[in-house]
Amino acid sequence: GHPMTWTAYHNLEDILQYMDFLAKSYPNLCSVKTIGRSLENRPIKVLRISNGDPSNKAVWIDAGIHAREWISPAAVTYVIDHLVANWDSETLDVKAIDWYILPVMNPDGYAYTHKGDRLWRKNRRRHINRLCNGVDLNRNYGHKWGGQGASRQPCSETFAGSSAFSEPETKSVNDFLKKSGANFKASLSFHSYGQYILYPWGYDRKVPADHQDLDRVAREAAAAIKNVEGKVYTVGPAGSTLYPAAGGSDDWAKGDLKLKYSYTIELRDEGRYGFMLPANQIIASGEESLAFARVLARNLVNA
Ligand code: 0X9
Ligand code: ZN
Repeated sequence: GHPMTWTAYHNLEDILQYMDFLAKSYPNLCSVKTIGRSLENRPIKVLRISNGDPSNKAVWIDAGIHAREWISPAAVTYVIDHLVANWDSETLDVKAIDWYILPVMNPDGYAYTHKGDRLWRKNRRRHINRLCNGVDLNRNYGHKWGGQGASRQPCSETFAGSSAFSEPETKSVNDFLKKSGANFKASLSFHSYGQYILYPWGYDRKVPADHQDLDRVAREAAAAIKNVEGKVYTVGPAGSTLYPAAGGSDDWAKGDLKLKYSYTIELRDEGRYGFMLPANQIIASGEESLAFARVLARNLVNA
């Protein structure tokens, strides 16, 4: 068996054990790869869900970049569970995608939030003065690294690190995507909170040339999400809808990897509970995430 449920938040060990369980139990559908190790030597594990058809397009999903955003790994593991358990009855579009899912991109930070500092955001990089630790992994990616909204101060919650991809967590993801033979077309990065669907650019109040395509798919996703429980997700370019912040995974996916569809999803809620979202909202948040994944698959397969 496995230790996962979607009525409580789980620690890193449970999530990793669950991924290994899936690879063992569904060897024709699931495989797990350790793409690197965190600063504190925890594994960075990616689950691939695929019917093995070499003509498939691929989607990259990361979650848990920010340690305290517990709903992100929880919702994404819900998506995994749903896809695997109901694979045969899923839409042809969903089955024609290779899903590459990283539920906990910041395992050290995630473990730290379970050890008492519930609101920790960054990774656990030790700074020389030892007063302030951590790099914001969503400021450490290489597209326009160090620009607006990214700090040079180690004590800042948005410290960008010493250079682009200075952190093993971002470097492992970059190396994996760059070397992977998969046909990646889209990237989803799950965060909380605020209920937003954001697309590039994040580094400035600018939009890419094909922003209308990104906006259209995002609005389809927001409509599908609204059908789950009536929640409203605001759609727009990250830099002007939220705030400019350089070095994010979404800008890297679009700007460096050249994946057409790249989104950051800020899950529930709108601030009532914030990062401390009650566990009884995991399933609905998971359904909202799944709704987005299905809309994306439909658009990719019928492109
Ligand atoms: O600031 C962030 O990294 C994200 N918001 S959060 O509250 N989860 O920290 C938003 C990132 C949006 N994308 C970019 N600015 N590139
Ligand atoms: Zn976040």
